[in-house]
Amino acid sequence: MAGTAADYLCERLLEWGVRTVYGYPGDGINGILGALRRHQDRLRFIQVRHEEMAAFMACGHAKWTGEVGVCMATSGPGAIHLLNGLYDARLDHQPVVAIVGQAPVSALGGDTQQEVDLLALYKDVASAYVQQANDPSAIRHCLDRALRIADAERTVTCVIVPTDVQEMEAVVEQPPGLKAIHTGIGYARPRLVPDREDLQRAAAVLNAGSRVAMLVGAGALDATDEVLAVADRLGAGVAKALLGKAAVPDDVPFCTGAIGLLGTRPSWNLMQRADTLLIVGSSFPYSNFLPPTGQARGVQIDLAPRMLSLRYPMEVNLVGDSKATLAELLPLLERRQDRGFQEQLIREVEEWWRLMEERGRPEERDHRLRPQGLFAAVSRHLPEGAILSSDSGSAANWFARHVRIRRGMKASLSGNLATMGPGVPYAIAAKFAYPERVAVAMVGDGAMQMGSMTELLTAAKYYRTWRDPRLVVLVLNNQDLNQVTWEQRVMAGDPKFEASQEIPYVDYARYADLIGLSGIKVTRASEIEPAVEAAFAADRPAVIDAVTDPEEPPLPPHITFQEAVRYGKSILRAPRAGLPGAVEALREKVEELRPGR
Ligand SMILES: Cc1ncc(C[n+]2csc(CCOP(=O)(O)OP(=O)(O)O)c2C)c(N)n1
Ligand SMILES: [Mg+2]
Repeated sequence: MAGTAADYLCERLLEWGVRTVYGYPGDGINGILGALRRHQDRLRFIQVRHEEMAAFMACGHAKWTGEVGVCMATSGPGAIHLLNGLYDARLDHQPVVAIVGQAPVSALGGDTQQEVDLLALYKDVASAYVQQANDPSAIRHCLDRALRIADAERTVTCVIVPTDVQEMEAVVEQPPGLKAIHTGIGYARPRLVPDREDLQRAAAVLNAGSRVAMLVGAGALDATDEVLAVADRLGAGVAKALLGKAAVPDDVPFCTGAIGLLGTRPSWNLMQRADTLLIVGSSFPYSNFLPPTGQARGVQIDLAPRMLSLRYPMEVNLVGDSKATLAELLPLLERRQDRGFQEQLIREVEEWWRLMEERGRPEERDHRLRPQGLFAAVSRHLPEGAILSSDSGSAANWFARHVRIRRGMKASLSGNLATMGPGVPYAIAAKFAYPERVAVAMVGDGAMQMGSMTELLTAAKYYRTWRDPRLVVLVLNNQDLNQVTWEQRVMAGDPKFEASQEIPYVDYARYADLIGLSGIKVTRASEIEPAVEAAFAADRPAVIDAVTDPEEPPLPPHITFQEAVRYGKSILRAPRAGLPGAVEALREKVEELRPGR
């Protein structure tokens, strides 16, 4: 083949089915960028504002499509910038390949400019596979292995390509020899199911239970029908880890919604009452939201053996694909005759949604704009097939509790790394992967100031290439790093530390207008409805700049007495402002907790 090693790299990416590379240029990858230019009709390079965002987009691409995401950065600083986004992918088990430049092989070891020990730097995040191609003939196997391992092991891998190698003449086939490497393309995910015997053991545990709680996560995203069939058979309730939010639609009556610090009261009840726990594709980390140990017998299904019996001591551990495994399990399960457990849950779920609706309804207390109303309105207006992302921060709480997922939608956030920053880039990646669908990002003002504002320029640059230009960014403009402020209050009993928590006011609506997007300001509850309507009707990406009340507590559904006391003290210690709102918020919280609500 004619061309450079970098041309061959592009060809090989195409053979693997890669069509999009998220990245940022630099002279450490100029050889590859030249090749990308020569392949731009088939392989598109999406230019971001910061390499971290390219890694978030590659992770988002993987989350939305199930395919390997690819990001690219120059040597030294560019490769360093990728890291946080790569860790996001790694911790959420997403296949992402990073391709980064390096100083020329001829200069390595010479303290040349931008020479950073990338093999050492990437050793952790890309521990599954990180290699430097020191010869053009190594491109093929380094890339083949990086892609296959990322896909098969659902993790991050990295190929480092020194600049001189990029420009050398391509070598497709290594000369024959004892140690010549000849690799090939492709990976087919196996349909993994446990042994019949193990399925029977699992069925025995599940059939013996009378109060079965299911917890589903990201691993159950394509197993909706099977999860529902099993839950129906067992008379179970289904709680969702945040990464599994789209696994079960929220109009399913026995779906108790989110679990955990940002979860619902019914999910808490479900776990507290359960005598049997079935976890499907989740490594939800907060074990104190699961049944108390010893109370329930457990069955877990996961693709990754290492994630089994990790949060709860399980009696039966099944390694398998959740869809296939549940399908094989179903015929072994007996239909529970006594439906009382599920029926009670259904009533509690109904009651919970009524309460959420109440919270979401704008009231006379219109002087403060409460996030619940915003999220409820966004939820009501979501078009079919919408793709939703949330940032880390208080948005994740409101997203978890007030956004009702319907069949066919997708939703995600940074689950295990819980990093700030991915809300907007995930949504942008959704637009490139599914340009005909509407994407919605829900983010805090802290996240906006931490790179998402600049990343909106990427949306401004590309939205005309999307079949449907709609991308809605909901910004909680509370001038506060609110989630942490509340953590300080509730967990530590400290009042808000203004020096660390207050952030500058920015007019995000005007900023959106300034960069050619549509800016919509919301300062009172009566403006919510028209704002959300306008955002979903816009002919371009829209920013809903909502000046929300930072005194609205995003607390867990079951704050303990201890925590309530600490919170009460923190209010009394607070030197100024926010008191009436905070007291009202506490009153509401207590009301949510009241038994029988
Ligand atoms: C990179 C990173 N830095 C810090 C944190 C800790 N953190 C979690 S949420 C949060 C506050 C986010 O503030 P903002 O985006 O304004 O959202 P809000 O909670 O105010 O709605 C912080 C600082 C983090 N998760 N990630
Ligand atoms: Mg904020």
